[in-house]
Amino acid sequence: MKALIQKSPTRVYSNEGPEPLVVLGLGSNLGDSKSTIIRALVELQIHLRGLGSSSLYLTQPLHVSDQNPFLNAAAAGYYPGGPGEESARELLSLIQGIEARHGRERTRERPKGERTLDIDILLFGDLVLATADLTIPHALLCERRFALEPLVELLPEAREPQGQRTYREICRGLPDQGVKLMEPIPLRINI
Ligand code: A4P
Ligand code: MG
Repeated sequence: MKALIQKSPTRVYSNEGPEPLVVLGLGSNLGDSKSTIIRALVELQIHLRGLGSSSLYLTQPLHVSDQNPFLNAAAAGYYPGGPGEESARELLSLIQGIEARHGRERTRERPKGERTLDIDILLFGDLVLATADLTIPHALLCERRFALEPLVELLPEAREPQGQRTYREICRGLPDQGVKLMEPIPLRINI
């Protein structure tokens, strides 16, 4: 399957090896959001091989509008756990651990409201899954410029696992949602 391939001067991502190419969406609008996202990415480097990150984006809140703007970014890397559902669940639990270490307290939050750190699995290789606690690709990905714009920056040719469209095309069809490119993330990547 050739769904996710990016050629860049520094890196080529491909979805054809035994390790799924995972794309995560990161968001924060509480506390020092920039620092939180960078520290989360550093932690994610331990779990995802060849981790790369998009720029940071300043985005107007979607779904619940009476909250501060968010910082959003996307990250991609290979997950050594393998391509199946069990492996995706293992990654979900890893990212929930990272969220918790950065002050995420689900019990005190309102749904889709402010949070120190949200990490969503946007794509997990070719996996398509719809269960009560895990949906992949992320259920709202195709409605959200704050997720799609960073993803498309990182993987301009990425396609839906079971669809004809590229995420770039999907993003282009959405209305303006107040997503502004802010700055590159100064992350040293070791692969
Ligand atoms: N879950 C299911 N599928 C996934 C997946 N693919 N990745 C489940 C991660 N988690 C997944 O998530 C609730 C449950 O979703 C998890 O326990 C997991 O089992 P949550 O983050 O605890 O809860 P939530 O905040 O109620 O829902 P959600 O849907 O994750 O929040 P969102 O959708 O991330 O919304 N506006 C801008 N501009 N930028 C943002 O980043 N974020 C939100 C939060 C709202 N508006 C925003 C932004
Ligand atoms: Mg979430």
